[in-house]
Amino acid sequence: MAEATTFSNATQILEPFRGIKRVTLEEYFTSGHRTCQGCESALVMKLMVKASGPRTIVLGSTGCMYVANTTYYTTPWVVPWMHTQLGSSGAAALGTAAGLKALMTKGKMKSEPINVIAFCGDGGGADMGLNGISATLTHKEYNCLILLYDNESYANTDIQLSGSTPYGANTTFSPPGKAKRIIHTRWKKNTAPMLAAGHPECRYVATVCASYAVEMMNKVRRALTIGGPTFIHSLDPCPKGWDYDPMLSHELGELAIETGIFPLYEVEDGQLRYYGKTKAIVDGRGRKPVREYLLKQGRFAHFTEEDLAYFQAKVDEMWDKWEVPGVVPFKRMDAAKAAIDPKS
Ligand SMILES: Cc1ncc(C[n+]2csc(CCOP(=O)(O)OP(=O)(O)O)c2C)c(N)n1
Ligand code: SF4
Ligand SMILES: [Mg+2]
Repeated sequence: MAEATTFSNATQILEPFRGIKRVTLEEYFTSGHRTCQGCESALVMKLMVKASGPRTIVLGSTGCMYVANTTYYTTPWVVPWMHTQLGSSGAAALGTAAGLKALMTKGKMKSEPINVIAFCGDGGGADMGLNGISATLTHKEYNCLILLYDNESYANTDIQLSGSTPYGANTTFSPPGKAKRIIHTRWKKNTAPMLAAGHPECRYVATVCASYAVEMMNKVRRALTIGGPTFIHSLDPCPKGWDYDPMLSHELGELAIETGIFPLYEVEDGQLRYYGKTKAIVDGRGRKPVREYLLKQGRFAHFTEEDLAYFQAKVDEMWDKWEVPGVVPFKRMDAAKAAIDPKS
């Protein structure tokens, strides 16, 4: 039996990496996986555990990052890793954190901060597992991070559309046809703000993109340091599902930010902070036209000028009309007042 210790629910203090040269060399997600060439989600896994370090348990729901990472008798995971059912990242995170806490409280395990990270895809997290993630984010007594890697489809089962698939994209469930060009007519879910606004005691919610690797790792480190249940949403270019040359993954991540389609920010204790090029946009720098991003991807190859204009107008609205630009889609109070009283 482990030595009896007084349990304290402390978290590891993970200081931010101050620049790329300060990033640790050790890897906890190494060779042995079989993701596609240029898979950004695999890079996200690698950066996520590099940021958290060796005292980490990772739990992963079904999807590419389970299937391609655990081919029979091979695995890239150096830290303890467990598969969980497709919609269960929230429950797995909470249960593991609660289990560790119980064992440490009873003195059955040495009392020390251990990072618990559960990842999920957009299908498993933003669609099927949303209820479990929501429940977890209300349990402030447990330290665990849920990281949603968003490749914008149910990729592992051959690119079916999810609630996170962008408007108009060609997926196996939304192939453009002659009679109807745009089959998928819904706008993408706004997952991170929904979770931030809906869980006032969740202390940290952030968005990331692996094209900005140091920033991404530092947000993981911040989430784990601040503790309680926390949530990070990562946008991950996927060469197979998005249909582009794998060498463009990094560039597409950058373009998603520079066009304003996917803003980078964090919400810590209710305080919103924009990051990098998103901050520059908020401060007045122009956004790149969405066509520069969309037309590099085969999933939008059927787009006409009309479709591009519609997409651009929707993104413009995020920045020009939303109460909190790029984040909260309520119309601005001044615009709402003007609509009620044309004289004001
Ligand atoms: C309950 C359940 N329904 C369906 C499946 C089949 N399935 C396995 S992976 C997957 C896609 C998951 O998509 P996502 O969470 O976005 O992860 P990705 O494959 O894109 O990495 C599906 C539908 C399953 N494993 N379990
Ligand atoms: S389909 Fe996409 S997410 Fe899945 S392994 Fe390939 S590139 Fe990665
Ligand atoms: Mg997915």
